[in-house]
Amino acid sequence: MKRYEPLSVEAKWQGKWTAGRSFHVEADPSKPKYYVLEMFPYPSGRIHMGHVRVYTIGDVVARFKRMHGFNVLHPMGWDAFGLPAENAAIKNKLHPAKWTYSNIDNMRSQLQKMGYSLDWERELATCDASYYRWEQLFFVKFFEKGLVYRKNSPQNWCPDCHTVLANEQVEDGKCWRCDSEVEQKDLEQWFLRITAYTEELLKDLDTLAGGWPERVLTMQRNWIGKSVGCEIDFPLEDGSGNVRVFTTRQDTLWGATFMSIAAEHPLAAKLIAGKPQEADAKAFIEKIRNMDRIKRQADDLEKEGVFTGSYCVNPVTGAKMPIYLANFVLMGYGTGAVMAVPAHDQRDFEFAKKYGLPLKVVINPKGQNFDAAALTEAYTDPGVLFDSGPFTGQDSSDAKVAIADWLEAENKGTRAVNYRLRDWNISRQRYWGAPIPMVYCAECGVVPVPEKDLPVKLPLDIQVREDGRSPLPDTPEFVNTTCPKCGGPARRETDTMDTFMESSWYFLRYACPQEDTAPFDAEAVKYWSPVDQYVGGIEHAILHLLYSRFYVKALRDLGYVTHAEPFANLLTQGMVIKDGAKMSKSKGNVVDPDDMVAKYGADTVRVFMLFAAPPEKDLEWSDTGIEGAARFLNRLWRLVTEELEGIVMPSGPCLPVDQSRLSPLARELRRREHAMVAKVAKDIEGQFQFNTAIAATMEMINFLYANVEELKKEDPEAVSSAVNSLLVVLSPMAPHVCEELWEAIGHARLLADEPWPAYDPEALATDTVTVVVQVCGKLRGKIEVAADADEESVKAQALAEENVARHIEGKTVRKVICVPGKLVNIVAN
Ligand code: ANZ
Ligand code: ZN
Repeated sequence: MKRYEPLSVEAKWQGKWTAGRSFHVEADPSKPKYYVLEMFPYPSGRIHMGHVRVYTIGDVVARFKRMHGFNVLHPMGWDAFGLPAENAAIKNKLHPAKWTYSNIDNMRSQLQKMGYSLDWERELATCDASYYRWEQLFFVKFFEKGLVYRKNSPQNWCPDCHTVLANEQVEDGKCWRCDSEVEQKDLEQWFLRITAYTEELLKDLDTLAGGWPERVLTMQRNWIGKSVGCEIDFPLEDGSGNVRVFTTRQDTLWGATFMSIAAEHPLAAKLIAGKPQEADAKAFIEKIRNMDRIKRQADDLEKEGVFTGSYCVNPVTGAKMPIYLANFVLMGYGTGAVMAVPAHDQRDFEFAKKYGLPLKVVINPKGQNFDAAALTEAYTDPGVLFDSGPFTGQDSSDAKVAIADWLEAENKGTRAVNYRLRDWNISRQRYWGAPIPMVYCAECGVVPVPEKDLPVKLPLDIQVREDGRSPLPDTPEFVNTTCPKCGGPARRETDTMDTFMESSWYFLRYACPQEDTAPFDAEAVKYWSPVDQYVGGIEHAILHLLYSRFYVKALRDLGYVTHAEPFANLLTQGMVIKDGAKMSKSKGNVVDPDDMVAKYGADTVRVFMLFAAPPEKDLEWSDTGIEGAARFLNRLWRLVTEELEGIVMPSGPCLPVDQSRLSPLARELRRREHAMVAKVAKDIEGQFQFNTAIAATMEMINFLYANVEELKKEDPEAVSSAVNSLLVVLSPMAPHVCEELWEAIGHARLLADEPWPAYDPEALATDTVTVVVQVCGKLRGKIEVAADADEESVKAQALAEENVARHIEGKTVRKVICVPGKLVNIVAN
């Protein structure tokens, strides 16, 4: 028989699957559906091992569900807009579109060589106008609904390149191209009002529990960051008004000794005006303006501030509190002002120590009294209130409620909730993105492009600029237009959309990618949604998932979809690492999937990836591991084509047989066959334990090899059934080699169309024997035990038997004698 030659085998079956449209699906309400989706790739040029891993995992699930009778949607496409295309264009003098589409062609053929069960007829690329036109329509609909607005927002700005920089283009606070110090500059930007959905985004996380990893749910909750507390007014000392703070610790109000406000706080200018500190304060404000928000929120930020020269008054103690500008207070959160409680907040503690401000202890642990002067750090735990007026002696968690009530009754403050979540800035000052469909008219102001004029096409006959600035503002054919309202001259918006705008709804578009009269075919979207199993990297656990969740809710409220959550189940796979580090060009530890497929075949690469680690864990690339996977498939090949040549028939898996006619060895084979089918199914279904599933098939192969001669003689039919089962259950993992062997043993039908075998639970039972149990030589009971049960468990079962237990009650068991398979005698007195 011929040798196993993976490359020809794989090309052959890929051809057959394509020709037979094996993985093409249509919505069919008479069948249960299952939607498997892996996060679509950015077309960077080549597939890497991380891609291979995630698509292999998804493919096993897709094939497995298909075999279980589901109508499986498993599509693929390209997240095709974005900055790397522009950077590559500058470097290689190649148009971003050319670069992108040729990368797509290359990566498509790489993916096709992996044998994934994808419905390629649904392929989409987000840089096609046929895709982004609908996104532009959503943008307009969102605008009409008040979910889109314009606002000034600080951006990274390179003063030498005169351009806005993406965060990835800022390296160590410097421009990636020219190394100039990056500044923050206020620019008008488009925002999506994702905060209109904050509570729903938070609340609906509960509906995902069980389907999503707990860790991802926590990350989403933290990102939304709901804080419950109070807003409290602090009168200015000169009586000219109040400073309002937001606090989650109203129980520490009596301990507030100074006030910290943001440099951007609207009162700042008034507070410093005419004060000796004015010049210092102004310099400080200037400095903070140019610091980015992320740095200002970092835990290890060196606390810094300046005194404004003004004071306010603690509304409950009457203490005079100096007002400071502080670098860690942000204007965009709460009220931009913080009542500083240095004894109970670590940031305030550090600040107070640095500037010699007073500490006042107002919370003590039970049965202890702190000395403020002796504190070496803030005491932030709960405790008992101290020196806090009428609340002294109360437990701090009770006091939070009582003080909130009291503040409201006394008109000194109100309960308040704050969220960390901010609206989504979708403006990018880049060329390679979907144009924002807005027009500026001197007469009418900002006007959305009407639906009939969509798409606003990104002009392709354009030269990218050496300095990285978007060429769009300098392209009159694009910029100059007429106002949709008054017909007068108008300018187009030249910013493009954040690429997260494309990835927030592609999973809906897959339901009907060719639909050209509407973004979706409502029936198709309804049938396929939500995605039943989403697979992707943990790096997308926050933004991509949050934006997609927002999109689905917003589209639901616009009447486009009927569901509320896009992804019912989520699997986050680990990284592929080599020599302990993530594979990357800069580390020089990249293993190229193409090379591996050329050397071993796709099935071997797939099996290695699935076998080497559970999906959520990092996977360490290993040359011996891939060799092992290759040997395994070769062993399977030799078993079927050499050792069992002519024995295995296309009988189908899990053949029903008359148990009684089986020899003990055939009976054992049958037990193992059914156990394997059950185990592989159990391991894959919802568990993703592909490694143990593969191990179960390895055991079967070992058993067949070990007993091949006897089995051939005793029971070719049992062998046939077992091998048929083996090929079927291994096929989601190693689809090509299984198809080839399936054909070799005489099947005419594709293995890809084979249903999962129905195993017989009875076949799983091991043989049992009856054992008599005596107490001091007298027959007292009978027990059924497994034929291969060990002595200890037989003895235990004997002692537990009801009749036996009755006879030894109150006695001491002296000895238990066991005659294997026959008798247990218990000596007791
Ligand atoms: C007094 C206090 C005492 C506070 C104490 C904490 C501990 P989260 O949970 O993140 O919402 N804060 C309020 N606004 C701020 C801003 N714009 N920039 C920086 N910090 C701000 O945090 C709420 C707490 O963060 C608030 O409660 C406030 O400090 C501070 F022992 O008020 B706290
Ligand atoms: Zn106009």
